[in-house]
Amino acid sequence: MTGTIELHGERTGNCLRISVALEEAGLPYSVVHVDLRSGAHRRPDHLKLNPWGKVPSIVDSTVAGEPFVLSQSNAIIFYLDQKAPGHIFPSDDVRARAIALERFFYFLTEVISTGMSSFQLGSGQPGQLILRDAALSSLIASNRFLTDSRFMAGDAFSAADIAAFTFAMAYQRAIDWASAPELRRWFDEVGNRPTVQRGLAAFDR
Ligand SMILES: N[C@@H](CCC(=O)N[C@@H](CS)C(=O)NCC(=O)O)C(=O)O
Repeated sequence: MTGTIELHGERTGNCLRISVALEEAGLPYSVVHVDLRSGAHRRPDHLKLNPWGKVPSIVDSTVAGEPFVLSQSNAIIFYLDQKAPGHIFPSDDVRARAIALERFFYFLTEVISTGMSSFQLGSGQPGQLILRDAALSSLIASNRFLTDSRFMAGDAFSAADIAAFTFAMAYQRAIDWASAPELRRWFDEVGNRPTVQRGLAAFDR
């Protein structure tokens, strides 16, 4: 394979989901820092990659022809899954894949997007704490996915774990860990996973 996959982004939840997924998939990549504080994501060179003026985006030069540019973190997750099947979602068992998708979308829609809405409202705004509590209680409710399983969708690590972990990491001081012992056990195991550690550090270098 010639060329590389560039990941354009910064150390945010949406970007960390991609760096961890790239590590899990075993796909070589390099990071291009987009300094959100200085507004680099709204400059013309970045808008050519990401018309929404957000991060992450990838530029895949490992493909034939022109480099392939893709934005929207969840579209990127599915693209990486197709490039390296079986690491991000199960590939050979229809039911296992469906369950991993079920859990992945649970974390995206009930936890991450609710938490993001709370964050965007800003502290002290009406509804902000209600949304934050809803996101946290949905995360706590995922304890039940873990009572008979090592990971969020069974015994294989998947994108559901990546989505849950990046959120749990950001909110770890607000989580009532005593009420979710399996979640605590899972959080420690995922946090110690070498691919996750490398993915989390991707924007620090
Ligand atoms: N739906 C987009 C959301 C991307 C997004 O909101 N990115 C944030 C960082 S996590 C961002 O670029 N924020 C900068 C801004 O909105 O000005 C995705 O999943 O990629």
